[in-house]
Amino acid sequence: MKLSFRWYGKDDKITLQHIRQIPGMDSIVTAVYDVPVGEVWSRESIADLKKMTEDAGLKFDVIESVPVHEDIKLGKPSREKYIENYCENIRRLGEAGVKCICYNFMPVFDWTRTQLDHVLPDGSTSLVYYQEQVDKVDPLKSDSDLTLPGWDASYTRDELASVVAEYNAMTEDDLWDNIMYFLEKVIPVAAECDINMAIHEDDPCWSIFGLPRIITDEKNLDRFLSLVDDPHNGLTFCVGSLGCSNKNDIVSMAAKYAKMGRIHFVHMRNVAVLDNGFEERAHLSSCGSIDMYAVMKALHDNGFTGYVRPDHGRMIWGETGRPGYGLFDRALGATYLNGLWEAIEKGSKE
Ligand code: DNO
Repeated sequence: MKLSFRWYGKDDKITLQHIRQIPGMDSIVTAVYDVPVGEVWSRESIADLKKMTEDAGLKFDVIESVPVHEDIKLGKPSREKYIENYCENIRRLGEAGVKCICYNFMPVFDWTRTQLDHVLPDGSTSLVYYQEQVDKVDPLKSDSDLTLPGWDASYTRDELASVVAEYNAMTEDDLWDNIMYFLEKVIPVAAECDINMAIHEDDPCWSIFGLPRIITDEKNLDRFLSLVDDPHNGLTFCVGSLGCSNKNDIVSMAAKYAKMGRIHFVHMRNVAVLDNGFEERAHLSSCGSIDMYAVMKALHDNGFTGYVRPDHGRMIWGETGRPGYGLFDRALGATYLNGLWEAIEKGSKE
């Protein structure tokens, strides 16, 4: 595995120098953030990120994310322009040496949580999702008094209501058609640039607010991979997103998709699955519902050689900052993943 760490660019209060001090750290996972979704990233911005990363002794290999414009997901005529822009971004990132692009195909809402600072028994805070709180929110009512963290702040309440209404008129099959259309145009470009496209699963992996969500389980991942059967059409295997549903056997899924050579990037995170949702927990297996060792072993034993990053961390030791993306707990996560990998690797040679 190649160990990586997400960094939000110059505005991130976590510095590349600090990230570099995490043992075994190899690559930075980042993106150009100063461009609206759907537009072409400037070569200068890409070159700046690359230079900063490499000056800090780290590799510039993984982008998370090149976001997909809603018009592509909705299948509107304007998707042509946005898909062309997307392809141009792939080409420019390829020129800069990027090897893997993470993206998602979730309608409107990327990851969704109901609280970002839930206090755990040890005094740390983490992100949680309780279904009854989500059920209280109606994004179609612009006066709904609860907004959920993670919502795209570039939408006004009314715009949000109108884009949600457009999706409400769509079926899952429509979304499948639109993703296929997108992949058929984008994957050949990625193949030409030798960039692995790695879709992130829907988080959580079920429909919210009645919107279609399709990147959710094994059956749908099989369908997704077969839409364009090319190794460049692969996965960001997000253990926390898939693992928040007990229906997903993530260990066997990790083994299967690693064996197929279709996992290019892994997000490792532990969650405690509850009857009414889930809580994010420390990476250690015993802190949550996921057998992190078994996932890492499944990857290892099936020839996985891609990128892994510790995913969301709790806030610990008084750290404040971007929820899920502090330094301390993610660094502990990275160290834990290193330990697991070393033990698995050495154990396999005994
Ligand atoms: C949340 C992240 C997601 C992810 C996107 C990929 O913390 O895992 O926002 O970056 O879904 O496109």
